[in-house]
Amino acid sequence: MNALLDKLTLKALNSGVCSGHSRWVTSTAAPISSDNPTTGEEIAQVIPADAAAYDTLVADAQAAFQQWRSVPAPKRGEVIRDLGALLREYREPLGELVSLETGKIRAEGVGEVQEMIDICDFAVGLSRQLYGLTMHSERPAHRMYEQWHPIGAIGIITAFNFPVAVWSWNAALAAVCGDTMVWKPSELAPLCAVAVQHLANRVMADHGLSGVFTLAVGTVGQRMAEDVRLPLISFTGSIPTGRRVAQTVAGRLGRSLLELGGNNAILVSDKADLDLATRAIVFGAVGTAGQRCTSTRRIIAHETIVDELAARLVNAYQQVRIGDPLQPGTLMGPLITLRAVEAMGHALERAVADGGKLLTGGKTRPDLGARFVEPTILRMPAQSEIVREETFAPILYILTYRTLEEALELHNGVPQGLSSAIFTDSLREAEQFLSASGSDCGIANVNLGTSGAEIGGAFGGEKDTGGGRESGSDAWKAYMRRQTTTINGSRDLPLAQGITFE
Ligand code: UN1
Repeated sequence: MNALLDKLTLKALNSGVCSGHSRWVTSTAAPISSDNPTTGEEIAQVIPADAAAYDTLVADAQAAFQQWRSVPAPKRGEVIRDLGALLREYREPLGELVSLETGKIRAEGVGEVQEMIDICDFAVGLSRQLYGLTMHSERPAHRMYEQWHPIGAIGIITAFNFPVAVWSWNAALAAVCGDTMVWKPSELAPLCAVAVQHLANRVMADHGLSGVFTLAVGTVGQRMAEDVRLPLISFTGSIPTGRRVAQTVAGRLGRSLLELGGNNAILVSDKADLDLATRAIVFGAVGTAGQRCTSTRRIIAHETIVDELAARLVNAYQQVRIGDPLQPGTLMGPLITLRAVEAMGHALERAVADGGKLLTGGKTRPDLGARFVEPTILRMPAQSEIVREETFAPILYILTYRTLEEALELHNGVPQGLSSAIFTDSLREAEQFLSASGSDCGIANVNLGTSGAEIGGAFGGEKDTGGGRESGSDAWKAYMRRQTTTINGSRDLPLAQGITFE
């Protein structure tokens, strides 16, 4: 473990407040301990920001913005290209640290770093494509167009489950857009953030920069939401916290970009390839121990194939190797905290009280460690309240349907709207699922699962998921301000709408 920490410039005690190479800010706050969820043992400690350190950091990010906003976007892209190159070099150790600190299996940890690399590549290309539209003016010899300008120093608040990738979706785009940023990572995964800050520092130093990428570990979320110096807060996390952040940011008329919880379902039709569906469901529901916002939580299966599908799933679940996430062959590691284990237990009690029939799992695995649980499947008679909630754990609820309309009603009958999928070989059913009266989610897939989205698409969802879009497509627009410009190239002053004012 020490060799890994050394490779990533981490020590037993680390500063968690930084705005650049040799700009680690001192703080009087008590260190927080980062635990390995597999063993419960401490990995290392991080000193979070106190109020003064936080203020220094925001001031640094604001000062950096004064210059950074005027650097040509393709030049800003070069910085992100170097960040991507460094991440390629550190893919394995950083992926391993993600696995160590969050308990996701090594392949998923490394995959997460790959996601960072991918978004860097995307952002480099984007740095030459921050396009605005041009419009034909109704006035002679006038020209209209819109341009996109950087918005300022922004806040990025990320969750434990994707401790580095979510930062990179925001950071790579924000940087090429000309913003500087303050990152508040989850207190459950501060070491990943410190390791990434070290890499960002190296890139900034190579380009003679500081304050573009800054880090503030600690309980600074509320302060950020209230801080008028941060015009945009990008928040990834739970629905209740996201609601509070959004309300606070709205109170000062700031902008928030929300990526909150999901309650993602897969519809499995009687015309589905059950082999494919089973594999996708197992990855979606068991992967990351059910702790992705895109995890598959509900199966809505046609009544004629539900028994067959359930049998296949139970069989697959019983072969899932649970254990040390860094061990080759392990498919599921621990949950992040003891509280998460308790929350899973409570959810299972409520589901059983609602008439849920336990098909497999349901127990904790103290023999493996205090935070280990079995992946669990319940067959539910109805979509009761607990099924409509997001429990961040590997629980899969199976519901049945007779008509596709009925299935869609169940599908959309939850407060969240992030990801969704249908398994069917019927084009007609797939099209119905993708139509305006189909899935109400931000992501809708056909014959693939709900999790594991590529970075090229816009990522996010509707309803309680918060409506934000991050990552690919035109998500970059959230990080910029739009300016509509009209230029008069004539010697007259015609007014719009044909108004005369003489
Ligand atoms: C999250 O859980 O917050 O689509 C993000 C996926 C990943 C991202 C998940 N690319 O599952």
